[in-house]
Amino acid sequence: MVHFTAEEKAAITSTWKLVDVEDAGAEALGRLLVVYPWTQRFFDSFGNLSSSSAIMGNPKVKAHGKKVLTAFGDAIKSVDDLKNTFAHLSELHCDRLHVDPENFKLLGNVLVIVLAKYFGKEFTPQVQSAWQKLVAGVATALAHKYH
Ligand code: HEG
Repeated sequence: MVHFTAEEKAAITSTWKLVDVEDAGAEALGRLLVVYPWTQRFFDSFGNLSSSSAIMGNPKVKAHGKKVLTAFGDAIKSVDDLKNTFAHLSELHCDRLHVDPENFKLLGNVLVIVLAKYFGKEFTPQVQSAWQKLVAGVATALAHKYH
């Protein structure tokens, strides 16, 4: 299990305040769908995903990105218990949505890139390292119920 030091927790909570969850969630999910186009197969009900501008402007992508990043925000409140926090979502993504857990890692890495923009000068190597650890921890927690 991942362990977070007090410094890492502080780095995460202080920078999370700089994030606009709606915009950052939309951008992270949009970029995932653009950069790793095979992830589009899970969203065939979302309408036009035919180009990067269609994806980035798609209202369903935006709404879902916000939903995902809002749920991700729970990780910040419960970094010491990611497994239980994401147990239900892990079951959902495995049993009902059939999302390959490799995609959780891809989204986490895209998210760190997007966050860098919001953090600006606060995006120090220490902050980046704490966030990399968090997105990896969330990806592991979301994969936990897979069988
Ligand atoms: Mg998932 C639904 C969270 C990665 C594909 N995702 C959801 C929902 C949440 C969520 C909260 C709504 C659950 C509900 O309706 O009860 N997702 C979530 C997190 C992360 C993640 C926190 C990773 C950080 N999801 C993810 C990835 C994919 C994916 C990488 C696919 C590439 N999620 C997915 C799909 C749905 C959800 C297809 C159902 C969307 C819909 O039809 O509304």
